[in-house]
Amino acid sequence: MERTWYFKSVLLGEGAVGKTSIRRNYMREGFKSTHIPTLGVDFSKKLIDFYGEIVQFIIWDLAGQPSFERVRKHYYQGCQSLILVYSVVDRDSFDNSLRWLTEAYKHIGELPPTAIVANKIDLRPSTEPSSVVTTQEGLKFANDIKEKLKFPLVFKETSALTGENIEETFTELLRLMIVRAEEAPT
Ligand code: G3D
Ligand code: MG
Repeated sequence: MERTWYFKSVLLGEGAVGKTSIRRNYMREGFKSTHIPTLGVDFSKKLIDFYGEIVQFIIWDLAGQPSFERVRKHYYQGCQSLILVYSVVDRDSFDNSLRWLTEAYKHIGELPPTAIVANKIDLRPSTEPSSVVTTQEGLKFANDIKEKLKFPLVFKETSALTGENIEETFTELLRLMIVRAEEAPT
């Protein structure tokens, strides 16, 4: 008997780092998008055949950057993973990353599988080197929190513009979610 996994993932991160672009790039054709004005949230839903596992995958995304305070409870509720995005050409977005995880931790408690996504790598070559967030910095950040909080985590550098590493990020995240779900008592 084939089973279906129902997975909800939430996008986190500062404005304009590429959250919506990543969601759209990954979902491509065949996804249904819904906007909930009262929550200021968009979500896309898609049925995915993941190496024979059927996944009903929903990605929640803050529409613009509304007053997060008001929606946070609903936003996090029942999610199986987090996608924390920063831009490698926006140092503030990197510096603020930990605040998003802290916020999530406050609401969820023990963190679910998480992807830390360093986006806009296509812009690195044309950006003043001193303001670029390097791979080493990203990796160190990811390794440090993984060490501290001991939760399943994947770090990827992506471009939502070229599509580089987008598919790989979600493949890894889906894998972590399935592993976690299979461990859970039924
Ligand atoms: P957000 O949802 O995090 O707020 P968006 O971010 O997905 O709306 O992206 C903000 C802007 O960055 C958009 O440009 C988008 O096209 C651009 N962007 C997103 N990801 C990438 C990327 O990987 N590379 C490059 N070069 N640009 C990216 P506009 O001009 O529409 O505001
Ligand atoms: Mg957006």
